[in-house]
Amino acid sequence: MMCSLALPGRRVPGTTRLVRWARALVVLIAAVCTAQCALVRVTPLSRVEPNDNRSAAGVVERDTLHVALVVRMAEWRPEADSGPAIAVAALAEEGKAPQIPAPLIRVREGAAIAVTVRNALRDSTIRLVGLGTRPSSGHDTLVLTPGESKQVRFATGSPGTYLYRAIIGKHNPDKDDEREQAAGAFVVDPPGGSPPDRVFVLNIWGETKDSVTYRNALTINGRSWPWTERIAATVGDTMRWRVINATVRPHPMHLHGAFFRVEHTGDGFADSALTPRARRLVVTEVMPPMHTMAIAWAPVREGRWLFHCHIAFHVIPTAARVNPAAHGGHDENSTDPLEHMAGLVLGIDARLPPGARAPARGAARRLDLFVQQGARRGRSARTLAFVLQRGATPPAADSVEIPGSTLVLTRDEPTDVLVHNRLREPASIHWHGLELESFSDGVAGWSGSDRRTAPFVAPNDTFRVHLSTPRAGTFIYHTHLRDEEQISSGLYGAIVVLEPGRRLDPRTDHLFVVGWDGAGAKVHQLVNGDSVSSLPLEMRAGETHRLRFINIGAAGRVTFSLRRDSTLAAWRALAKDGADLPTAQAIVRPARLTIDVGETYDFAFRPSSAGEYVLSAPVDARGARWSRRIIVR
Ligand SMILES: [Cu+2]
Repeated sequence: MMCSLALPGRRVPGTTRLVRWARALVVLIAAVCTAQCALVRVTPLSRVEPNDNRSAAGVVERDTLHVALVVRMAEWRPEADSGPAIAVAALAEEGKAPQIPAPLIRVREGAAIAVTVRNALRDSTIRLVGLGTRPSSGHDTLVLTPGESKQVRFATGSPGTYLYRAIIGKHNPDKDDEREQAAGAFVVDPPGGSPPDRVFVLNIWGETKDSVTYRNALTINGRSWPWTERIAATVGDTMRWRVINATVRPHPMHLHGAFFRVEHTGDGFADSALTPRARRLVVTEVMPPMHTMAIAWAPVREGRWLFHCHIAFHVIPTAARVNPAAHGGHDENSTDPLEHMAGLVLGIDARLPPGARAPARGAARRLDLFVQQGARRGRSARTLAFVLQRGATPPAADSVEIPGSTLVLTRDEPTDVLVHNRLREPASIHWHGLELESFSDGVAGWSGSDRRTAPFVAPNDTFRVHLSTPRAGTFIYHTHLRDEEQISSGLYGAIVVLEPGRRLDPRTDHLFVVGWDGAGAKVHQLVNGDSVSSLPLEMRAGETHRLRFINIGAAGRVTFSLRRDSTLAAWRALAKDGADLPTAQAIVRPARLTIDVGETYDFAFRPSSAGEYVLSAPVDARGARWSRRIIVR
């Protein structure tokens, strides 16, 4: 619609007051009209509201939840309110702001749900998936052409954590850019209600900007770090979280400073409660695409902690920002946690309950660990390493070990690590899986508390880390700064915590540590620093060996298998992430392991007779295999 206004065509000399008034009126009308024209020509999109999933959508009348939804274009700012905006199709309740994640549908078992959905998009048909009774076959798709409205009515079905989503147009997630912002939580509570919980939904929007840059919004409840919510927690108080991966990518979700118990898992359509015997205690749980989990955990110690995806590209500013170029090169080198991390990261601030005090720490054993650079090897642009001082003299300044020196500790023996940074850049080390004090946790600028925040370790400086080791098991230490580049250059190693009185016997105790050899397009995984194979292991028939596996690459799972001829051998599962498995799970099973980044697994292997075995794993996309022969006599 065009605006037209008859303006005076000629100037009348000797203007009277009346004429001046008339002119002023015309100017005012013109201004108002111009503004209205602009409004009509470019209707501003409604702003997406980040959805913290604390309040449910709709209204309950008698036994029915009524929800009216609309899918429309909206402006989303996944970072700061003044940050970059993207135009996305999003779900809203009719008459309310669009939300990412989509409005929470939450109701008690036994209710009916009546949902009206309207497709307000001008040019795209949408498919709504997940609005149906649970468990569901997944065939409850609702198709809406532009402008169309439909209503569905269904019973809740079984209690659990589910998801629903709108697929926009002919979008093919395998080929196209990522469009997983129109998805949200669907929770069915038992008739008596659920204990207090929080719901966290992971959404991703991604777009190819040019041949080298991908723009990304990776969000938890609609926000990317550091704009994600800060969770207030109390040491010892159990928190229950429902986590929903509404994206087409897997995410190994990792918790700092405490273990969490996985109580339910689901695929969005069905939810399985794990029996107490089947539950596992982990610090990293891989969430497959479009899957859910319900977890319970309590902070062990006060201070600031993180819950984040362990895939480097989902948490670094150069890959996990809407405008990575605006941040690249700056944030990457920053030691400010608000800048050196991005994307799928949630911050937790745990306080001691009133009157409680942090546990006292006894006299500590001391280790000296050097962070240093050596001669370039492999495909990395440079080679960095953690090297432990053995004996009275520090290691040569250019010596490297890939993986870093294994730290062998004893359960409940306080150990201090004096970190010496010999690099020309800041260092910060995370002690992955240890229930230690926050100040020593290794997230520069974040770990610690309001009273005392951990710094990075400056070049030529040292930092004393207080380790705590309440469990015997297999853990990891690795850089938590410039993750992609530093970790791919070698800044990772294993921690083995033994029961008091035990010694690590390298003849029967074996570590297999997966890392990356260089970042970028030519990704290649290493096992124990080797890309192809290493010297055979020797074992005796009837003897029990412990095999400890760690994956601490920048991204990507690895599948190990142990075979005799072409037949899979068997091993007994012992532990995951350093926590012993419950007896019911510590069973003999086929010797095949898929391990994702940030995970550790322990197995016992007892070859019964003489012969030759091969432990192997594919280590690149072109089919190269790492392998190690095991000769049993
Ligand atoms: Cu991830």
